[in-house]
Amino acid sequence: KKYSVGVVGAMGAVGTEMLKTLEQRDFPIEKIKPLDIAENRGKKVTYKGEEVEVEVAEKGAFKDLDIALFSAGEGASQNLAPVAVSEGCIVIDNSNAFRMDPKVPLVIPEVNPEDVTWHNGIIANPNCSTIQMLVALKPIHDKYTIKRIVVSTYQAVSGSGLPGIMELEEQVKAYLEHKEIKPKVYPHQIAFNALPHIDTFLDNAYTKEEMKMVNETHKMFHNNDIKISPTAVRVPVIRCHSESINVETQKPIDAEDVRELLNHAPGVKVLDDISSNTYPLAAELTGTDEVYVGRIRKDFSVENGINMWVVADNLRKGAALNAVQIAETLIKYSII
Ligand code: 11C
Repeated sequence: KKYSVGVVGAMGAVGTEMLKTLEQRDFPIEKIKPLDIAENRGKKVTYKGEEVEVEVAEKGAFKDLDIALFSAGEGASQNLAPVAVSEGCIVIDNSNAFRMDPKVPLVIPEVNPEDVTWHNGIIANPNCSTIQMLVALKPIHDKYTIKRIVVSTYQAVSGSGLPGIMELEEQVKAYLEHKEIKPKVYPHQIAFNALPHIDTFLDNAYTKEEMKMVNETHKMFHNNDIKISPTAVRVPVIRCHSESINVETQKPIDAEDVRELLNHAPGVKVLDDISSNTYPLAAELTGTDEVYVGRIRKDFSVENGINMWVVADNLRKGAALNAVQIAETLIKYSII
């Protein structure tokens, strides 16, 4: 069977990657429909060597579609995802709009694929920093039972879409030309800097990005008891988020066992050989699909603990790829 698939936000950083991912994975496509804002009407995207015209994401645009992959921001999802569902389409939504809605499954195919079965039209794609953390932690949690996670992120500017990438490039150029830097996307200069501030601050003094990591983990692990202490930081990297993750477990845990466990875990690749300075690096992993883990070592400050360094391409596994894998899971479970 083949499917008609829409990509909402087709001209954006994630939308572009969604089209590329569908193509690379040879998703069974009957018809591909790139959708975007009115000012992009008629622009062209290329799918499998053919030019396809961008249409406007609006009421009526979803009637001929089986699935719509949304990545056009929270507002667009809030307005248009229910419209798409009412027009008979299953929505896989990459925004934050519905993730914590109890009627909406939040899914990482390596972690909780079975949750797709109770969807009501919308399935949410988690935040990029949560996805890579949980792909790496799921096998550890299953075997050793995680009690507490302390995570610090080093997040790429493409998490803010194309404007984030442009801001970094412009600032690096301005800096090298000794010109004035005027931040637009971020509250401070991002070039040659690190900003402990992603998304807006909440009443509890954490950022929304940090609390997404807490709430989404609880929802997908079906466990609200795991303690999570997050700090999210924006760094001048174009693509791939890196994370320093410390986990404390109930059962005794050993670095060599974790290395072995992760070596066989779905969606994970271990890059961990300090004798040759081998560990995952954002600049080298751009465009890859796996979640890469290195620097696996015992946390000697607690009885049962492990430290590690986790890197994944935020536009691929952190967004587009996970969304396409959710669509593949719908096929696997005979939902579409
Ligand atoms: C960032 N994690 O790196 C964000 C981007 O909730 O889907 C994705 C925001 C989200 O800025």
